[in-house]
Amino acid sequence: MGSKERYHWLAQNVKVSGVDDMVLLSKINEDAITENLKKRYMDDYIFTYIGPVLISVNPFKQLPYFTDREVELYQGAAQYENPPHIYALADNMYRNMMIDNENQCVIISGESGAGKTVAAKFIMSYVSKVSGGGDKVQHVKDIILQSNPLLEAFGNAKTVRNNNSSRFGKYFEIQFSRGGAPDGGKISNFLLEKTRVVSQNPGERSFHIYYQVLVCVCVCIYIYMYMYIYIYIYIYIYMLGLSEAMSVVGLSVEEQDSVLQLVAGILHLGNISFREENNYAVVESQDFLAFPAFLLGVPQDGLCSKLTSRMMDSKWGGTTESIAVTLSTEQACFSRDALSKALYTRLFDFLVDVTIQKDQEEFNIGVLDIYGFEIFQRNGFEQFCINFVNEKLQQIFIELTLKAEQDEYVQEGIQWTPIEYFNNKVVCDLIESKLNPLGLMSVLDDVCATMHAKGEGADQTLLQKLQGQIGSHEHFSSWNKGFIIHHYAGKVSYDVSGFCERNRDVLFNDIIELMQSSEFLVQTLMKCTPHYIRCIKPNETKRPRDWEDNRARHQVEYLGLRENIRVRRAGYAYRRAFNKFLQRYAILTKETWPRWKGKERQGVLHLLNSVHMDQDQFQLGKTKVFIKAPESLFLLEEMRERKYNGYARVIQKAWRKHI
Ligand code: AD9
Ligand code: MG
Repeated sequence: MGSKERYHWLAQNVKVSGVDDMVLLSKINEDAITENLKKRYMDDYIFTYIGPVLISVNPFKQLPYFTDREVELYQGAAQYENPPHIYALADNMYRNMMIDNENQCVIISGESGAGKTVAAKFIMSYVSKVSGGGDKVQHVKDIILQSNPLLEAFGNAKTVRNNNSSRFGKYFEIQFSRGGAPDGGKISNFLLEKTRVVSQNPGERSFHIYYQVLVCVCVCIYIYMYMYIYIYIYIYIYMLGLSEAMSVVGLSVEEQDSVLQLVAGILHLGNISFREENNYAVVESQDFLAFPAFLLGVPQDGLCSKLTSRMMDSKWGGTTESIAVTLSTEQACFSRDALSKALYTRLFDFLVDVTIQKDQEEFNIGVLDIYGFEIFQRNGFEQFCINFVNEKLQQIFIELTLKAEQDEYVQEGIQWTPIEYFNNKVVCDLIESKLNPLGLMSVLDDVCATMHAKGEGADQTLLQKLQGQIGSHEHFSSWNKGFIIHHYAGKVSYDVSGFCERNRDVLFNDIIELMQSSEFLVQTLMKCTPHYIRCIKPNETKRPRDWEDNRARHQVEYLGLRENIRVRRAGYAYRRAFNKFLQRYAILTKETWPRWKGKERQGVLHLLNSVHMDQDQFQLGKTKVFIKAPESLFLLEEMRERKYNGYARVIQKAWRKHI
């Protein structure tokens, strides 16, 4: 689309609703920010900028501006040319990667149901549409896009806050060749909420795949009984989506059958119940054993003894013997559930592992989409883990934007008046500190390691220890059934019952994984140029055009949007290392084209003076140039484009003369 056509399109389609970039707000306070977002939301503009940060409000309805037309419109366009859009951010990432040869990543945050996963999918589909072609590339793109429905079927579930809630965190990397075509991909998943396999809160459901398999089974029985051919067609089409996704990611028909068989097996494991006989557990009805044993491919009696007994080493004289110890009904239920969870987790990991990772990668774009901050009526260990991960993400945002931005001014010797903001490091430390004072996780691990008691006893000890060791922390308080943490996003009251058991269950894998993954987060993300999408959930009804002022305002507050705008406004919208800046704008003066021969800093100064940029619009640091308003940069970009077009015309003319 040419620029004339583009402006025509904009004139017709864009009505002024609030401000596009909240850096331009006349008053900067939470009310003004919320009001601006509301105005735009009511006019169906869900995207708004704070400089390069994209704010996205969940519309809870399909909007018409995600078509190929918009893909074309945003492709290669500067941020200011079009209304704010997730495609602009995606395009910016892709171009940055190609121009600066740097890896890019996008961190998508917001509470449960705010639209993170939908945003992640838009990014992936945009990148896939604008990047190269060819059969091999198309195959990679298919895998990237089809992994979404597959992982959602196995890793998403209905919760009270979101009908399609992600119950695992994922970092998706699309790898590119030097030419910019996707030629590989990698998914890292963390902390699948595996307890959902065996228990759910009221009003919630297990993973989607369970119901897909169940519907399939029920309808097959129905078909068998009534031979309704149209139902058969329906179910066929229904399962076809999943089956196609599995085929695209490379699972053979046999593997697909095994996957579904395993899901059915886990489903049937849940039907096995126990009764007490002479103080020990026996399987209530052998009928319920046969089918899961068949589906899991294990002998029925083997499964039975695994569920009702445990092998223990026993020392007799100088020798060690393994003996089977029978379990109580409570222990048998525990081992049944542990088996279901372990099987499901392995299955999920197997599906995630189906990657197309290259041995050597040139560049990549990473998308981080995790489960959002959760506050339920009863919050258990899972919510505690999920909220902790969100707390860490907020910390990364603070580290990389508010703090890093201000630190950089100091480092570069730029004159700057510091801006106050709430640093949630204090809450992260409260949870994860391994030194004095010990954090909550360490106290929990201590209790689990030293106490063999299960259930209430251990949980109560934990609570007492927490009160004793961190009771005076300003972000911690306790109540009769547990404790309250004052997270960056609000106070959450956790019920401590089940903490020790769940922590023990996951201690050696998930928590370590989680800890490593939070390191991995930080490290992987620090290595690439980060972009941010801050998602906002406008209501709890999940209905379009419904705006709950208090809820939205609360999110504006805890996401730190006010501080974000203030830092952005007082600071410099653009910064670039001298050499990169010179490279990009060299064409603007004859002294810098094709190369500046003197010191880089002098070259940048010469360039900026030659284009008559106001002195108060920029500062030169030790290694970088800082430019205040985006408009000054846009001006530079326009001049650069004009120069290039001018040269192109001269070359064309000369060429025509020549032929
Ligand atoms: V959770 O932390 O995984 O529980 P998310 O990922 O933040 O949560 P999700 O992206 O799943 O939320 O969005 C929730 C629902 O809101 C979706 O299923 C859509 O029905 C709806 N939604 C979100 N964003 C959009 C959008 N841009 N356009 C239309 C949307 N609907
Ligand atoms: Mg999600």
